Amino acid sequence: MKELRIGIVGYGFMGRAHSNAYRQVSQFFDREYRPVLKAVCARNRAKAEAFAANWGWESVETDWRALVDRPDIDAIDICSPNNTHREIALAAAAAGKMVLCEKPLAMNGSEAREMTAAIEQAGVPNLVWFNYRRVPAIALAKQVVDEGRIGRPFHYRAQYLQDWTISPDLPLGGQTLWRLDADVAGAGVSGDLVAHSVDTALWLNGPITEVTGMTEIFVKDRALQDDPTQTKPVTIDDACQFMCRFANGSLGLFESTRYARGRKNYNTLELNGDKASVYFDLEDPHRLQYYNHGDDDHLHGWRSIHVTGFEHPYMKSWWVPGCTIGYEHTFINALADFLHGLETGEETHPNFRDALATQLVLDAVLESARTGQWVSVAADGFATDAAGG
Ligand code: SOE
Repeated sequence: MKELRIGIVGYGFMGRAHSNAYRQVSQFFDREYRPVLKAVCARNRAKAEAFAANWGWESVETDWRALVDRPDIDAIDICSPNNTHREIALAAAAAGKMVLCEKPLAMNGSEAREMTAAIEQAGVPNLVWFNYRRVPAIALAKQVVDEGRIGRPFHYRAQYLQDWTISPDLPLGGQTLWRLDADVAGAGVSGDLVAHSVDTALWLNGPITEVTGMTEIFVKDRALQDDPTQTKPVTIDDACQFMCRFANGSLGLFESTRYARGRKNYNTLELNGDKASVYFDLEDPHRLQYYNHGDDDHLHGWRSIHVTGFEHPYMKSWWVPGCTIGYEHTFINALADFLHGLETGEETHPNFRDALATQLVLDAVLESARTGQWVSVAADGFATDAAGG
């Protein structure tokens, strides 16, 4: 087995999810490359050491530049807040390292374009961790689309709803609540949640050409987590809705908020075509709903496919049919695909170019929300187009 020596930046929620993936992937997937957990990097040495001890990272760095410079590291994994992605990715690419980056790729489209150009110029393998593509039921929806079963697509609909920011007493910023700080996160639900919905939509239904959207900030000022005596105006979007047109002629409708009381991680999608429809809900993650107009009339109805068979995406690497997998496995599946790509030389998706496409849709939505106008999604500016496969 060849070693793939990883250096990870950040130890939060995603640092844990990725560490778990590095530790488990070789046990379940037969791959030529085996990840080696070389070093974790974070500013707080004591916390980084505790994290390293818990997850089995061999060493600790407190400056990401030192991590990037290390000759014993092949790939840099960026799990730190959004405003750090660009600088780390550019340095890692310049050092010839592979780059795996958490979503959203960047603070905005222009950063994402610069990062994509640098990565492609360096010619290094790259991945953006839009993990929901690796939910077996969503991957099965992609298979249904690719097999031509949907027919002519008419509608794409997605919701991504949470409720954890409703309290006006929730502070902003600091290590855990940086997602509420525009200077660190870039955007609010659009970058954090709509980004997932758009990535999946582009994968299943192709490019989006124009959008009209609106956003809202429900709590206008919040205390700072690091200094509760101070407040800061909230400038991230708390909620974001938009309509769009896809290049294939279908219409799209997207809704996302962190103010949907009772919704914790409610992530749904539905695609309706002339031949069939598919529907997925992350709160029922093992099922893909499928309606086939080609069935005999008296048998028409939504069928609920329990996506746990050996014939389903990823599932032959896990347990026996009927046994389910969870959230953490989406990251392991993503990593397994990345390792497969290294082996075969095939590009793994979503890569930086795919994540740039998502970022350009988000930019257009936010511009539309600002101007009240329909906005065309900007071209990525590259000569050829990589359709996320
Ligand atoms: C936000 O609450 C969040 O943790 C996102 O940042 C993740 O990407 C999403 O998958 C779950 O919710």
